[in-house]
Amino acid sequence: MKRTLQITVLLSLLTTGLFAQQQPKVLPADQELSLKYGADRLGKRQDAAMQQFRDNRLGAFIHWGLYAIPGGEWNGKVYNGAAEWLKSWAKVPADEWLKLMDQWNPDKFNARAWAKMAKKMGAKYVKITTKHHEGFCLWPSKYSKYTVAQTPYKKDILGELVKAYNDEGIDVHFYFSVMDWSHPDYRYDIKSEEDAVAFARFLEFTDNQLKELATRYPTVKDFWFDGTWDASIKKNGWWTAHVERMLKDMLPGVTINSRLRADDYGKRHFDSNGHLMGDYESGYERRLPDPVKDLKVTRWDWEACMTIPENQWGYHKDWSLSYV
Ligand code: FHN
Repeated sequence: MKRTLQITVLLSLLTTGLFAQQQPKVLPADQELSLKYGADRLGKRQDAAMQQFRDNRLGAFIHWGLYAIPGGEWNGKVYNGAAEWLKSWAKVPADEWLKLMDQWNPDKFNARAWAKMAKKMGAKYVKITTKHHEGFCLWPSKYSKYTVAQTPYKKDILGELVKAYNDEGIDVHFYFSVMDWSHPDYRYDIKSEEDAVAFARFLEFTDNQLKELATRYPTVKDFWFDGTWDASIKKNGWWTAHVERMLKDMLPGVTINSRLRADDYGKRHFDSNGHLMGDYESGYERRLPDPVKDLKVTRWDWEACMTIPENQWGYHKDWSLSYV
C-alpha cells in the first residue's frame, strides 16, 4: 500500500515536472534572457515584401466554413455567440458537426464576382480561412477527410479564390487555425506521455498541411495563424519558431503574424525579453494600438481586424444579437 502510494507520488511528480511549462529566471533589469525560440530579429522588417504588406493598408477578412450553413442556429435554438463557434456553444460532437459537409454545395459561388467586389471596395489584400477551428478545409488537403473534395461541391474553393483575387491584382493571405476540433490527436494541454505522443503526431500533420498550402498556392503573401493559445502549443514554442522558419524558407518574403508564436517559456506574441515575434502584431481582434502607450514607443508593424457586427466572423442569420 505504502509502496503504491510512493510510486503514485513519484509518477505524478514526474508527470507534473516533465509536462509543466518552464518558468524564466528572474534577471536584473539590464540583462536579457537567452532564448532559443524568441524573436529572430529586433525592429521592423525592411524588405520589399514587408513594405508591400504595409502599403496594402486595407484588406477584407473572409470566414467561410461549415458554420455558414447553420448560421448560428442549432436544433431550433439561436446562439448569440460568434457563429463559427456554434459547434462549441451547442456542444455538437465533431462527427455530427462534420456531417454538415453533406450540405456543402455553394453552386452560386462565383470567385471572380467576389474578387471584382473586393477591388471596387478598395481592398488591396484578402485574408481567407483555409481552415477554421472546426477543421474543415477549403482546399482538397490530402491529409484530412474533412475537405471540400469530400462534399457534393467537390471543387477547390481556395484555389478558385486565390486565382480570382490575384487576377484582380489583390494579394491573398491565408488564415490558418492550428487548433483543430476535427483531429483526434489535438490536445489542449500536455499532461502525460500519451498526450505528448499524440500531439507530436498532430504537429506533423499540421506541418504537412502548411507545406501543402505553400506548395499548392505559392502566390500566397501571408500566413495568419489563429487558435494558438492553448497550453499544448505554449509548451511547444520550438514548433512555432520552426513553422515560421519553414514557411519563410519555402516562400521568401512571406509575412507571418505574431499570434503564431510562443517562446521557450510559452510567452506569446512578444518574447520573454519583450521583443515582437513574427513580422507584425496581431493582438486581440478589434483592438487598435493605444495611440499614446503603444504608438509612441512602437517598433513593430501591426494589423487590426474589425468585425462589423459585435463579434461575428462567420455568417450569422441574426447579426443584430448582442454577443453577451
Ligand atoms: O476564435 C477565433 C474567431 O472565431 C475568429 O476567427 C477570430 C479572428 O481574429 N480569431 C479567433 C478569436 O481570437
